[in-house]
Amino acid sequence: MDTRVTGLLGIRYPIIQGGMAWVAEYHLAAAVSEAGGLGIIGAASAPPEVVREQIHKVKELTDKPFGVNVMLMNPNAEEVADIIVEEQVKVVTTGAGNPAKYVERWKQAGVKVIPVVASVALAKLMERAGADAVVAEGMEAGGHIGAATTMTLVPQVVDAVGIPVIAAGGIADGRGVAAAMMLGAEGVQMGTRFCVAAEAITHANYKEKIIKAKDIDSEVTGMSHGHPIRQLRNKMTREYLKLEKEGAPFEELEQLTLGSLRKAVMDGDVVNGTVMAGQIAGMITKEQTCEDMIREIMDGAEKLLHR
Ligand code: TUI
Repeated sequence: MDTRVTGLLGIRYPIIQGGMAWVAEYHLAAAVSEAGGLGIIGAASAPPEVVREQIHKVKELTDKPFGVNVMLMNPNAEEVADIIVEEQVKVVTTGAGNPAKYVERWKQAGVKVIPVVASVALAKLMERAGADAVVAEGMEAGGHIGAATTMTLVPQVVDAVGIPVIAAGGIADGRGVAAAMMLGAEGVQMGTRFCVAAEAITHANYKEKIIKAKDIDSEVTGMSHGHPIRQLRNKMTREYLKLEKEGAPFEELEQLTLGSLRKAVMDGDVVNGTVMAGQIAGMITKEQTCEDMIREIMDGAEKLLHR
């Protein structure tokens, strides 16, 4: 399935991996790239030198293209932006903010720039700033989300920009890929499904929580202070939402979630930790290798698109 996205990135299949904090480390990124997609190292809040080390490690495992995701709310984003240039990373995706101030630096270094956007306005701004493509991410996605759904956002972004659009949020199988293509997207970004990949270092409890999740098992916390996060319902979300309803100050809510994603992904505490996942978790039923996942997804999509 050749699109402008496969051409731009030099990849076999138009599937890119989400830049999930803690989960998107080098084993997963290398496995997705080796399977013909675009693997991504999620810089998240990692110290810059850890990001550099991750880049070195992924290069040892694959000679295929891969990217780095910069989380723009990270105070270290500036340093990570420079490491991407120094290490000659080919592709960067960004999240949770507007990356305009970095775009020129990256473009001059020959880095392909793909901001994740949650609105038409930011998509247009990014095109004007020189972005090569955008990921239009709907609120079905896990983690930090915007307000529009994938079904409504993707075609509106496709109509608003000339650069290729990659759809994200609620996509985890061939039907999702085919639907995204019908909306005018030329690729997809997937997170939740890759969270349970055999190569992902995600704790077994976290994988199991996703696999057991049903359609309506996610909650959105943080609406009251403008940083909505989609995650699976547990003791943590119940406490958080109760405090939010009572009007607890931002600082108290921050304190509750300090280190909570790490606790879930690395230590397997899926009761008190933050289990970020998208609404499509309800459809994910098993752990598989990235190669099996991507083959299954692309077989399904191609059958539908050629029907
Ligand atoms: O970035 C994501 N998903 C994320 S980042 C993350 S790490 C985190 N942890 C705790 C608290 C906050 C973040 C977990 N999940 N997806 C891409 C994405 N970007 N979704 C929505 C946006 C977005 C939202 C508003 C991008 C830009 C924006 O406004 C930009 C502006 O300032 O105009």
